[in-house]
Amino acid sequence: MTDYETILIETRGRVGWITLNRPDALNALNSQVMRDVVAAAGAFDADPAIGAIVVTGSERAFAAGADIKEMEGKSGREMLMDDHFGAWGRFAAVRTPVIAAVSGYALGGGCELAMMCDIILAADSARFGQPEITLGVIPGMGGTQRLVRAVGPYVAADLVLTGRLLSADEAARAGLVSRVIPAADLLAEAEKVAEAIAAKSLVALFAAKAALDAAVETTLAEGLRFERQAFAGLFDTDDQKEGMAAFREKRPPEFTHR
Ligand code: CO8
Repeated sequence: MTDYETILIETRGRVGWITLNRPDALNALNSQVMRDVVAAAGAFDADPAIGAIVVTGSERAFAAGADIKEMEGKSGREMLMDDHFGAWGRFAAVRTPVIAAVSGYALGGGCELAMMCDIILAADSARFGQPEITLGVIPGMGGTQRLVRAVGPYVAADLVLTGRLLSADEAARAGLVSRVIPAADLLAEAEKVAEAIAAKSLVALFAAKAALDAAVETTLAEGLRFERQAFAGLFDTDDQKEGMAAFREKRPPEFTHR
């Protein structure tokens, strides 16, 4: 298995785990973290034995943002040429469902990384925010776009323009987080959710994720067309036959992910 410098990876059953591991910098996302996360997520995504991915950090921080010390001296031309944005786009394009299990700070790029995931589970200690404005910049890894789609334009503007942080409960009320969990139980709950997803048909999961993505990326008419095509396409899979036969025979399905 590949060694990574800034993350730990583990496979448990059909779930791939990526744990950000720069404790001295509160998991700040430097370019090595980006390369490691993109490579690890890509490897899990290419492996049909993996049906869900969990991305997590430490108790104190999911990630406190892009690495300010790495960025500070750069010019605008360097920021463009470094292709930070393109590489994170490859993480967002992973087909396998990804769960962010967030404890402590998810700020700036950390909040943006969580928003590239499909489901955000938060420990009650979690704090979310886009504080870039206090550094004289703005979110640069999708924050202004994904936050508006996640919580609506007014809550997004409150965060992006003031830099204030949301508690886990506020984030749940705003729709950013789907479940708030006592901090000590976060990873066990993330494992349960990931296992429940990974037990489903991987072909159906890919289709479901692509259709959910279409809902935020296209018009309603295009999204509905995409959904109808994807729904019909699944009737040519073994897993659809197995899932419906299992229902009729009152037994759990045994998906082969074909
Ligand atoms: N970058 C680099 N180092 C960091 C970062 C960061 N984002 N956050 C924390 N650290 C480091 C600190 O410098 C400190 O290191 P050292 O001990 O060597 O001084 C260590 O982590 C511990 O941090 P603190 O001592 O500050 O811990 P506190 O508990 O006092 O405070 C906070 C925790 C509130 C999270 C505080 O660290 C903080 O405000 N961090 C910065 C948060 C922030 O502004 N994030 C946004 C960054 S900008 C961004 O994400 C833009 C995204 C777009 C990028 C586009 C591609 C490049």
